Amino acid sequence: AQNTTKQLFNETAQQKSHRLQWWTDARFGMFIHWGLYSEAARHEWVKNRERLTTQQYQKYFDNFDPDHFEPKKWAKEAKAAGMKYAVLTTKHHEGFCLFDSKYTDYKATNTPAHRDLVREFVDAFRAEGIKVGFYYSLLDWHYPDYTIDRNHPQRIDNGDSLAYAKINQGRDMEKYRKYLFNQVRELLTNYGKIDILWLDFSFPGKNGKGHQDWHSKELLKMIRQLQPEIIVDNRLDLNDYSDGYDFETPEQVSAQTLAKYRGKVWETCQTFSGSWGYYRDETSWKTNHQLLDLLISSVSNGGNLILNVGPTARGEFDYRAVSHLDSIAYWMHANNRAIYGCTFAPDSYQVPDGTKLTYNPTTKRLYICLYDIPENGKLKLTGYTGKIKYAQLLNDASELTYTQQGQDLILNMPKVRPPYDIPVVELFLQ
Ligand code: H79
Repeated sequence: AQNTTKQLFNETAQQKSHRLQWWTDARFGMFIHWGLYSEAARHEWVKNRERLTTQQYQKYFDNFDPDHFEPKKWAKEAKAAGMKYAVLTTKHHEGFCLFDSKYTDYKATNTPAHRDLVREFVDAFRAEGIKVGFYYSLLDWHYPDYTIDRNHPQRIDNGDSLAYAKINQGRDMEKYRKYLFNQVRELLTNYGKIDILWLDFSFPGKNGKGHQDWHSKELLKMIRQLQPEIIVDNRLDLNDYSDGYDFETPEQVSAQTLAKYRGKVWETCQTFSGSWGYYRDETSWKTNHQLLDLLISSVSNGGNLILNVGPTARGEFDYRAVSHLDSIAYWMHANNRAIYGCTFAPDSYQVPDGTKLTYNPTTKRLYICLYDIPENGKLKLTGYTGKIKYAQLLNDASELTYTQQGQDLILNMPKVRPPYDIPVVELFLQ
């Protein structure tokens, strides 16, 4: 047993990148935020934002009845969009469990849903060949022993520590920790192989909680013992990769800022409209172009994108989400070779104006994502002479002819614009 432990925690960099390879190749996943807040339909932090008491929140528990929940449909939509993994909120900050935990009554089986929704999610996504991940909130606004801080519904905004001491009298984080460990053990024991664990979040200091509160090292050790292959995010407040987490998690950052993560292992998590939970009246939806740009920008900087859907309380994807997923599916069908297995291009390839590059090191193909097609129909590739064997449009494998002009190659663009928001050129490198 000692040997196994040693092997698990002294993984070489090579062993680690091998363990992560399916995930770094996949590049694109689906996040699913679903819980009681889906009924409020005004942000998953509604209990905190509106300082709702557990009693005021109870109506969402009593009325949770997802009569249209058919995770097979979700899985098919994720698959069609080209997503290779999916991560579901088994418990968000509100503390409600979508799974049948034996450590709480605050769970889906005790609502009108009467089912273990996590089990059905796992089965349905596995059946579609999609890898399965669990989001689990470290915060818990329901568990009575979880101590209150500024991230809690009953927060005290001036940070008055005496007031916190008073409100936290009788609360015992040691008991919460037991609960946390027990539930993570349940999730990683009762549902077969789990590919990803997405723990959320630490905010060390007096306004929040960090590794001492979660006993992060011990927790991670248990996780790796239960699921040696699992891929774990970086939100346990541990120092760096040597502490054992697997990837960085830039949340809702802009496409332009992704360049600074080059060389790390990372996944940016993004929403369609700002909120993670279903938000009926939100109007700040991104465009298809913005979503595609987030995907391409992630890959062209060597990272993953996990795009979130917030299903309704009836258990369906919102019509706007479906429409966006359909558009992504249309693009991915024709262009996913520029995504899977790709990363940033070697520095020696100049980036033409109006384009972003991705590169597949295994097939040695370079992808030029055409945000703009030059008006004169000629794409100038500076310094590419002698570097390419063949060029084609990716969506239909139609040859793109080129001529040499000194050190430059001039690639002849199609006269009729391909029917994709961002068409892609595929270059076979020498
Ligand atoms: O699950 C989704 C979000 O609900 C959750 N992570 C994604 C995946 C999340 N939301 N916010 N955060 C994580 C970060 C929290 C930021 C904070 Fe604050 C800023 C905590 C303290 C300062 C704003 C002010 C929110 C609470 C107080």
